[in-house]
Amino acid sequence: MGFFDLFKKKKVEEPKVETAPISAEEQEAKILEEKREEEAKAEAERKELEAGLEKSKEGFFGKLKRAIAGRTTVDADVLDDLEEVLITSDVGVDTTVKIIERIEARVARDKYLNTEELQYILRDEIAQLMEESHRSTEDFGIEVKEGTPFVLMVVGVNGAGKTTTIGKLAAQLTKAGRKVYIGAADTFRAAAIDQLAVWAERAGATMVRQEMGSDPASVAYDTIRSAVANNADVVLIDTAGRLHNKVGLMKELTKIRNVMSKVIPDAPHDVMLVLDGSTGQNAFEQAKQFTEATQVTSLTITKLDGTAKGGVVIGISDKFHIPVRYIGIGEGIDQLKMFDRKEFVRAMFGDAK
Ligand SMILES: Nc1nc2c(ncn2[C@@H]2O[C@H](COP(=O)(O)OP(=O)(O)O)[C@@H](O)[C@H]2O)c(=O)[nH]1
Ligand SMILES: [Mg+2]
Repeated sequence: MGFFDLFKKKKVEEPKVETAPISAEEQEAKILEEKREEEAKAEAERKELEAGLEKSKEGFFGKLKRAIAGRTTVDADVLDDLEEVLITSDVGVDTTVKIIERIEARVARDKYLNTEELQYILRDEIAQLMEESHRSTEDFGIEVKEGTPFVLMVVGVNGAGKTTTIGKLAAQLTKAGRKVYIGAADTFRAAAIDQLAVWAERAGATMVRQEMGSDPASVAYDTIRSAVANNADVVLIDTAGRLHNKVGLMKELTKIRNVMSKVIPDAPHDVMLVLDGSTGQNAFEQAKQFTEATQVTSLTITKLDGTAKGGVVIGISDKFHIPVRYIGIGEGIDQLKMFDRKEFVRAMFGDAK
């Protein structure tokens, strides 16, 4: 069972009831109806994602429009301006350079590219780039053995959105029929533990806690022990972000990892770094620090709803080669979305021509 399978509703044995056979027309009408419902749901999801990314989209296209106003063909000047637009949209320098090089190659092939086409070209190249950056790490295939909980450890600086992300995730998982345990291993502040408790209760998950100031590794250990004893499906471990230096951070995270693997040898199955998307370039810096301090296996980028810096998602997934698993587009429980790069590019840059 892969990680994504966790979200699928558990199969419930349906009681066998003898029903009168339905006609072919009825069958067809039923299938059509189900298809319509599915499409409506997908459309609603798209709208929500678009709304969440609206500021980034407006910021980007506003700049792009101003940059190409009055120009007809994509020439060196237009490319210079485009470069600036991408950099100021928080895509990051390295990724911007890659995108510009790709467009340059296209311009070289097709000399008189229209500026009107620039949007589509850009969309294509970014979609392609994101595809490539994920290819090597596409396989989320963390095998969960039946009877062993999947352990997800969440790291990131203070205020990035770790606790909120855990709360949303717990709610979505319990809704899908999973038994969720949460470990309050951010023991620095009493308020942090209480905040997590509120989320756990709302989600219908079990939280394991100790008092403020206790050893985070010990909380993590207790959580895994109880989760195993109670046949939980998923364990989410919250951690503190307020560590002053990399050595301290590294020691702390290593200690938490080590105690967990005493109970489940291959735990944690995933170490997810949560980054606040609205911090733009700062999020790159945090990704760098954390990937140096511990092995990070997935990313969540939060607060994309309140910012025009959504470009960070493109740059970070290109630069760090770590898959973005979720994005946060609001404070509500349902506003944590599984990241779909195709839908993301579509929501940011519009449909393919
Ligand atoms: N608008 C918005 N706010 C968010 C999102 N994710 C988290 N937040 C807010 O960010 C603040 C810090 O989040 P918290 O989970 O406490 O961060 P932590 O210190 O990393 O645990 C809280 O006020 C959250 O409500 C998001 O996707 N969108
Ligand atoms: Mg927290």
